[in-house]
Amino acid sequence: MANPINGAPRDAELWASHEQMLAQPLKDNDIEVYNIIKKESHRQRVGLELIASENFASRAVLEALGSCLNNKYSEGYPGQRYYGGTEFVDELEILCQKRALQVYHLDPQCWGVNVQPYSGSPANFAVYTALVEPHGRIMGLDLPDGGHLTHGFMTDKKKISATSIFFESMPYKVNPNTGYIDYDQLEQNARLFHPKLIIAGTSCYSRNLDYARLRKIADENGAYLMADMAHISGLVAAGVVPSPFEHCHVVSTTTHKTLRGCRAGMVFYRRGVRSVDPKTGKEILYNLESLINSAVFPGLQGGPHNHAIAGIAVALKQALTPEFTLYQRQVVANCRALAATLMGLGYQVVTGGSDNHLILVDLRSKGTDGGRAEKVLEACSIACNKNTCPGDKSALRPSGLRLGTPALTSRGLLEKEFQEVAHFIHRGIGLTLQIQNDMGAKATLKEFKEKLESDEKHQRAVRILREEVESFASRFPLPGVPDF
Ligand code: DSN
Repeated sequence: MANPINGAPRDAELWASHEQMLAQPLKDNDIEVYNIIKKESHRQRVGLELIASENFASRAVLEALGSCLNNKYSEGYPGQRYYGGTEFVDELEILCQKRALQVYHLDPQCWGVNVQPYSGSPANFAVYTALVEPHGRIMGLDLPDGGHLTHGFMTDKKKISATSIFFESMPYKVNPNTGYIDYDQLEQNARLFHPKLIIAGTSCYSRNLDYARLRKIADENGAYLMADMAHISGLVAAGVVPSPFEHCHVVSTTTHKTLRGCRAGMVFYRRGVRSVDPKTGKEILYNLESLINSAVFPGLQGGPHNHAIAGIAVALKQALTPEFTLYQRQVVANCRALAATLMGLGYQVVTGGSDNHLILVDLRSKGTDGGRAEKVLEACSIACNKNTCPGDKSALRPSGLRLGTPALTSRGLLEKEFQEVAHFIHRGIGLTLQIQNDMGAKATLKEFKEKLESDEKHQRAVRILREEVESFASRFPLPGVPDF
């Protein structure tokens, strides 16, 4: 057999081995990556996952994600593609759109959805690109107050998010005394700032949003109201928190948090009649659909990730079941149990509780902060993240810990197990205080970490707690592909 390029005989053995390479299971083909995945799977299995934005996707979602759909290019939208061979990805995308509208009880005459965004950040940027002119004005909840980077985050010194670079952003805040959003201040500031778009969305806020109030403020300023429901999209689907759809013009979301799909995003937009001219009786239509679709593609993205669209579709089918509603109710019940137990142990929970899947624990009254507690808890196989609390003087030393229940609820933990989780956290924070006491108040976080890692007495205490945590967590099944 001649090599088609240089005429030399093709190495038949090498060619056969190439075929074999394509057919080998991961374990045989790439033991390094396989072992890393195994280690990560073990970490997830033996740890307590309390990062509020994480979840464990089902086996079916992961199978769809790992399918041949990964291979297919299909720039464009169903029926209007730039490539051939798209009949099945067209069918898939249409199915996914249909399910997305069904899950949120949306009439296709009044709402459409784009399921192509690669994740939440690109979804949000696509909405701004579509609806706000360059350097147009946006208002979102400030990141240190529980908003998201992509809602326009900037500091005194630097524009951090591209949203604040390519658009002009002005944040709104929570009341530092109550932890609740200060809608009155937002209303006043909006009158001065005249935003084109207001974002109703959060990354660390444990209370329901007042969408009606936000819409009133948007209307007063001729602004669009966009909800970023990424954190709560599963809760909204199950009807356990208020839906943003009644009041918003646009709704963006990720699909891997409470919705429990794969990592991707969606943008819902209103369509159909926007208003009727009182003088002429003429209908004025929304023009969001073409603006948003063309911002996603070709504005910002290339070919859709068809394997991810399949993963979203599978998650949405699951979201239509009574089992999913039961799960979301349990997420909220577990969160309340976690909050109540921690408050019973003397912790301050911002706003005094939670309406949803997460709480923010303010550690100032305990004499420590989120960064130190996060490190000790991580060493004890408890994953959560430090977060600023209302009134924090410096974002560099956040006082709080954000704790969420979606992931562990997917593993089957109920209220009484979350009470045990609260006690594990309490012990971890107790250890944090012991290390701090040994070091004096002036020690930096770096010095704290060095002490944690090197001091035999503290290491022993960490080991004891970690072993208990791991043996507790290992009792619960880990959803996903069995081989991992
Ligand atoms: N990183 C996510 C979170 O933790 O909330 C938001 O994108």
